Amino acid sequence: MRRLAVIFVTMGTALALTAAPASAHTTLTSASPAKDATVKAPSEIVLTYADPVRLPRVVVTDASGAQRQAGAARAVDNKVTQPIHGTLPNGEYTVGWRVVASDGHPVEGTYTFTVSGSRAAAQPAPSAPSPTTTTSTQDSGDSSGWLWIGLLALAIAAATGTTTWLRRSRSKG
Ligand SMILES: [Cu+2]
Repeated sequence: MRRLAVIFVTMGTALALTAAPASAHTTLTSASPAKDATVKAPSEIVLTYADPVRLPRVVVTDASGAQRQAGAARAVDNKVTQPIHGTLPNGEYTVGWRVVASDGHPVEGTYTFTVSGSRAAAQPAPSAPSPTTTTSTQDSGDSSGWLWIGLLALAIAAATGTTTWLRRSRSKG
């Protein structure tokens, strides 16, 4: 009976020890701008975690769904810094983040903050993607045009070749 009790205690301790590292994913301890805060247009997002993190990815989205972060996020020890593109206009922004904790587990989350008193014009998003799309469409149109010209040339060459071959075989026969 006493032996059984010792076995149970040992098993319990072993379980507790193996369970401990699994719950050691890191957590976001503070953020700047803070969650639900109303601030002046920030130049960067700074996320602080309970433990060192790596491979950070931060996306700052405005109300229209346009992304406002500039470049990649950087992680130094337990701090992640994400620069912001230009001056954010007034409005609500969502910060989506993902990091890999020191135990190898990915951790992610989102929170929102509000920009007020910004001098930036209240335009929803940079309209850069539209001209790029138009250009790439034209490019593919041009290349398919060249493809057709190439195919036509091949068809003409084949037809000419066949005619020549037919003439030759006729003159032989
Ligand atoms: Cu973990």
